Amino acid sequence: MRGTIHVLNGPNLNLLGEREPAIYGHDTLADVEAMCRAEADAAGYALEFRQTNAEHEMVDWIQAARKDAAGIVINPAAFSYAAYPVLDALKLCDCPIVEVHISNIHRREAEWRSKSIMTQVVTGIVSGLGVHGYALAVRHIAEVRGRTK
Ligand code: CA2
Repeated sequence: MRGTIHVLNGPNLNLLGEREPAIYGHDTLADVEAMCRAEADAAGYALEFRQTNAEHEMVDWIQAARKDAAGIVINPAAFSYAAYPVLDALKLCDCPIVEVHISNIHRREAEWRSKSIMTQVVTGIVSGLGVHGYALAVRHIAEVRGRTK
């Protein structure tokens, strides 16, 4: 194994697949984890996949990931808009960070959804490609860090 890719999910994403399928699709978070794991396995990386509704827990996970992460994929969900402790924790990481949103946050009915404060500290963003965006983000990290398989 070349290292660990951490996939971190923010509030309410535990309900993925249960509500608003026109926006977020029918896949559950377990399906997303399986997709990410397949990408990580194929490239020779371990995967940590987590979801929390608690901001402090997200901060703790980012701080822990900082020590060994090959990269971080994060869907901050509604933490995107006001969670400065999460932003500060991400700023302390040296590894590549990809921010993922399932929906296109720039195309949503509510303008506030387009104003992610995380954007200023992440390496790049994938938004609007559905849950496939997670797999692309994991693959990107494997590509930039080097593949074993
Ligand atoms: O598009 C995304 O991935 C979002 O990060 C999802 C967040 C939302 O606050 C962002 O604006 C965009 C969370 C959406 C609410 O949670 C749901 C979970 C499952 C199904 C429907 C909504």
